[in-house]
Amino acid sequence: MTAKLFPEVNVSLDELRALQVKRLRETLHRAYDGQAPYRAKCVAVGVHPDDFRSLDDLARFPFTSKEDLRDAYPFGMLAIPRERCVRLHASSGTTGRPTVVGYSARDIDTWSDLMARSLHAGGARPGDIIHNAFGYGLFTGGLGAHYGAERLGCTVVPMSGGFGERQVQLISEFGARVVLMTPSYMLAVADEFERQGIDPRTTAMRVGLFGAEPWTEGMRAEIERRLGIDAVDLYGLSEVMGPGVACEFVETKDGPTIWEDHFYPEIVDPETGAPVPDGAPGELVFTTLTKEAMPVIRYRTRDLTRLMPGSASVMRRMAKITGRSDDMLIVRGVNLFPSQVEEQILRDPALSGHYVIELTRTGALDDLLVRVEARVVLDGAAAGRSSAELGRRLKGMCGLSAAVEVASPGAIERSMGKARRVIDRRPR
Ligand code: DLL
Repeated sequence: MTAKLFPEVNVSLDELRALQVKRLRETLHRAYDGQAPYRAKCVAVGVHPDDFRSLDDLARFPFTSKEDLRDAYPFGMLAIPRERCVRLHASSGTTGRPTVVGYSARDIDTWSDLMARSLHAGGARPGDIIHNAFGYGLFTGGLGAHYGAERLGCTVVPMSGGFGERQVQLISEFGARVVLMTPSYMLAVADEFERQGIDPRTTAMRVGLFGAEPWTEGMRAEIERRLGIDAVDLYGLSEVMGPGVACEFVETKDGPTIWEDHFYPEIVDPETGAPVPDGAPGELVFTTLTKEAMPVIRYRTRDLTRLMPGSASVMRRMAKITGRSDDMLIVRGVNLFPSQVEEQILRDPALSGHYVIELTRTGALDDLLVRVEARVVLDGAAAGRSSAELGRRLKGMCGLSAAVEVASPGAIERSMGKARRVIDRRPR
């Protein structure tokens, strides 16, 4: 279906690899000629874009890290004059300087196309009303999805985050067929539907594209059950473009297809940086193939996943992200990702997807507390059972003893965008 409107998705594997080699060569030259910090890195290890002849040669080129982009703040990584940038976005950066990303007019055009392709793969169709609750502003979610929805020929409602009541009102009354937001916020909106006594199944809403934060298959099942929609995984990151780097097909929901004609993926060992073969887990690395204003070569995303063969296209898919290397908690020496906790929580039908992990320390020992909301108000005995059961499952999964607090519905703070899953109060 998507291939009809977006024939690029239909390329043969040979065509795709040849296109990637051609575009990689161009991009390496663009970065080397236009981005002094990247050129310096190449010079330091003695590689030149002319050394690139086949895909295997890419591994000889240096990585780009988030720190490299920060060091070049604000405009040091632009490969074109700043005057030719039609837009800037910036990632929040919890500490210190944000990372700035610039776009040429052609970059915005490419992004719109890829976001339109993603929306179509995810189940949106020209003429649909799309309710866009990704945040508008420096964050790439709102505007990125917006331009794609317009490009696809949809009617876009630029709702942005917040205002739970209005979200429900506009989704219902305007008749949105497609909604876009973070998965955690979708659950908050589901609560609001319930509060207003509106059954989401009676609205026109059929599909949601969710992303900007890690979410598990359990969360997908929870969203689909509560809202009666297809929940599709949309992936992207600002340093590489924004939303629409990869997206699932609604027909298969088997992991986001990476739009490999524009982004070349690799998986590397997060410790050593050595490339690992397809199928093996590791850190996702991207090289942009068509970006003009700010190409990135071998950008370390810190997202942990693996590459899988294509299903709807020859382009490869990525498995659900299990976490970010910098999200990994080390609790009493045990490595733990919030997604592992989420998976265990959502195995209990009495528990919701609203949760937070709190870490404290008594003496030398870390204490792990999982606070999770019940779906409905539970009596003390039922809450105790759920809490004991989750504690047992967590212990079985990672060997850690966790205190579990089953809170009543609404007790855990909602976020309109990326959920904050961890509160780490341990002394540094
Ligand atoms: O979150 C772009 C985006 C907006 C993607 C809307 C999808 C939808 P950043 O703020 O730069 O950009 O954050 C990028 O968010 O490296 C991942 O860690 C995480 N992330 C994004 N999409 C997914 C997803 C946007 N589908 C960072 N699953 C990425 C898991 C995701 N994690």
